[in-house]
Amino acid sequence: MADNLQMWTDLGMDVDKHDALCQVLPTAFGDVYLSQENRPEGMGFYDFVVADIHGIRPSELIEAQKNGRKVFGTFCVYVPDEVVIAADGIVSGLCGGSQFWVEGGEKVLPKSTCPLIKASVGARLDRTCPFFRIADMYVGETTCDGKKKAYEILGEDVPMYIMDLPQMKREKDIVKWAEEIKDFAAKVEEFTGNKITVEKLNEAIHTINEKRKALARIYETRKSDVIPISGKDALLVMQIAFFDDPARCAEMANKLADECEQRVKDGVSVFPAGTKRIMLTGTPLAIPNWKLHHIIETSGAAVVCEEMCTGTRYFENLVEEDLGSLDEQYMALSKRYMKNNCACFTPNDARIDDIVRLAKEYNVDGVIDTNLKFCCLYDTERRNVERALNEAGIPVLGIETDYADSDAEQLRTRIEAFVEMLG
Ligand code: BJ8
Repeated sequence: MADNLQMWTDLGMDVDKHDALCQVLPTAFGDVYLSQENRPEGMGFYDFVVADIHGIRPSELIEAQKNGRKVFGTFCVYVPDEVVIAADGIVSGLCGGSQFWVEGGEKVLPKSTCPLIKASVGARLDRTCPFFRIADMYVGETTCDGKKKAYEILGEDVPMYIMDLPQMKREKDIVKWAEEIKDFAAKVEEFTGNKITVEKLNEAIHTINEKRKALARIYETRKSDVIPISGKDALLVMQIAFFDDPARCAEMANKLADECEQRVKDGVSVFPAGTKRIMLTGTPLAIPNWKLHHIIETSGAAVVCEEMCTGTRYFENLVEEDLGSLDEQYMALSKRYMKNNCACFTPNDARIDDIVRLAKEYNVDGVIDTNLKFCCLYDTERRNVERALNEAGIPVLGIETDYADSDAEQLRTRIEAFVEMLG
């Protein structure tokens, strides 16, 4: 702790303000996570990471920086980690998921901005998150308008590179994204001083594919009637995957997947037989946003899948490996990343198809479509989501919420009624 304090001071953090966050997080984690029964033993690693979330990984990153490596902070699953890793850089996800940071964001952003953006900006400007201090460069992307404008504000405080993401998925858009990835690679080479070679990019593509496969193995076990891991725990694994070392992430996820597979074989479920199975779809749940999972899983249901960027969108689809030239590799990356289905694209039919497909694959009783307040993209897309689920005969509940606890009881009432309606 004393070492952490020195590190946070050296990072220029507002340690007094940060103390307030350090005081509430362990209680919140204890209430939401440690109160669960019969968790897989493999969750011990993730509990350990959260117990010192602003200490362990930040000190690893600082150590790497001392050895000349650069840290790139990202906000979106369209930014290809592979390119950074191929130049011996490190990627750290930066999306803010705590109400604690929202107030700081509201000092410079309209109140009617989504909480994910407000929290991300607040965490940087209030100097209360080490990850936001450590990153040498932020990488933004032209997804939603709120993020685009927020990047201009963040760019006054930290080196910022923006990737111009197309908003349609025609052949020419995929070519354009490949070009954009190539430009990003040139920037990463310049910033790190390291050349990206075909071999290095192949290795990086392999590393991230292995991480995707490991996470997919855990999700695969959630399709079973026996539910070997709670939705809350699966969400935590995904949230930590955004900033952990990718090889370690794959190793720990594979260990957890081994255990979950064994639990399925042995019939070990964390929920009683007959518990209603829920899939969540919508905007991402950045750490430590555990609100909805906690409410659902203490309302007689289990979350078995998340069609979200902190869920299936993060690991589905692999990048083609072992290609012989950088241009082919950039195109392969583009093809894979353009299979992500964010509501900033139009049309976005593939997401609607995915939701129905996943609801069937995970054998869910109902879907909760959850959107962060003031995210008009996902809010507007709800119409298509509900229509497709209605046509497929799958019950759906639409929810809009933020990071504050003020609506928790109201949400609980609605979710309990929905679960009861599922029979
Ligand atoms: S690919 S979902 S991570 S942009 S919730 S900030 S869209 S107003 S987070 Fe996202 Fe990339 Fe899309 Fe995924 Fe804007 Fe909406 Fe806020 Fe959002």
